[in-house]
Amino acid sequence: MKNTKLVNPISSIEFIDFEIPLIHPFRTSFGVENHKQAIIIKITDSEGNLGWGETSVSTAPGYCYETTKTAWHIQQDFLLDEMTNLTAEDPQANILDIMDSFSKIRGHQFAKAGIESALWALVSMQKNISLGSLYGATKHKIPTGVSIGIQTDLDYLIKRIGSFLDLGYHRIKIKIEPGWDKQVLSRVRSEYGDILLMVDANSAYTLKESHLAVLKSLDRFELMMIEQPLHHTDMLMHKKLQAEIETPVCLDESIHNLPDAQLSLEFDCCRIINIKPGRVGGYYTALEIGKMGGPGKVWCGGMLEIGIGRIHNLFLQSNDNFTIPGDTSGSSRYFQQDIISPQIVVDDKGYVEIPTGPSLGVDINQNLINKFTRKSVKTDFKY
Ligand code: OSB
Ligand code: MG
Repeated sequence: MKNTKLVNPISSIEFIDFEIPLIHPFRTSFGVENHKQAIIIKITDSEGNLGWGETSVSTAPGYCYETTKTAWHIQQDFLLDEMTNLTAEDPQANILDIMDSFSKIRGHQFAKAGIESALWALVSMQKNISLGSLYGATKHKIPTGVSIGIQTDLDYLIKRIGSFLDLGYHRIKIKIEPGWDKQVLSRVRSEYGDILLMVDANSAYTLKESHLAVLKSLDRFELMMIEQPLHHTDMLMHKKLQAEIETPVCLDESIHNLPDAQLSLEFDCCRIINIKPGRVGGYYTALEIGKMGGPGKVWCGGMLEIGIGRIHNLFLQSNDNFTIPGDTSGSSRYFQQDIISPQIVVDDKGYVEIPTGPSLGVDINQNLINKFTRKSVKTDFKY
């Protein structure tokens, strides 16, 4: 990665606690989300350049231990000090050194990644280049997919899948849990034939006999992959499962960094990795995991991001190592109105265009941000 050093000193950083309603509640095996919370991070430099980032974690610790509140605490009480100390010494600090200074704080990958994303956006604005060129973009548009939550009614799920297929989406991911699996897939296959289809269990299964029998029976649906079937710490159990089924296992919740990714692929605990930049501590590591896995082994997941994180994720997928359609759906799948302009739109062939302008390449709708802001804190940097 080139262009990793700040050009002008940072003058301030603002953290915005943000909550916007979702059009549809999103239900997984671990809970329901009716709103999307995010911490928007806005960094300003001495020349007035802005860098926008997003910490995109869930409200409750069901997907991982981090929540919006823990991320706020870690950012305000620890990461901010690391940043101000380092930039006081070197106002043109290398962003990778700032990230290195964060490694004193264990875990809390989403909290770190949000700040990192704003720093990449800032440096690309300072250099007047697209974030894509920083992340090694080769593509101008990417094919995308959609992740559909657990529904109470199978007919409704079938209808929703149909409407996403009509919109051009390339790949359908459905959330499953015990009791909402085989019969659902059998119906989906009979309605829609050989569409690109996968499932995500968010750790809802174990290797007990009745669950293993179900997981084995899913092979006949020729899924692209089964995402995170077992508990997030059960690497060995995922390896045992992969040895028993044809369907590639994909890990999401279990992977927090490059060594986790290396271990899980090398020991065949999984064959594919869902990379969420937040979960692995940022875009630099996301790109490193992409390089290690290579095309066909990795793809970019999502956390129902608002426009800022969603655009960052698009740029990640403009890198050649990301070939499998991911979870970066159009803005209208989540929100009445996204906070960026133009909104992210999926064309009728299921592609999303990658912006070309400097930094994020889109405008940020500050009025809409203000409308959904719960609180914000701004810190000035002193030199
Ligand atoms: O497991 O991939 C997941 C959303 C929130 C938390 C966890 C997950 C998801 C998704 C949705 O599947 C992906 C998206 O549309 O952003
Ligand atoms: Mg998942």
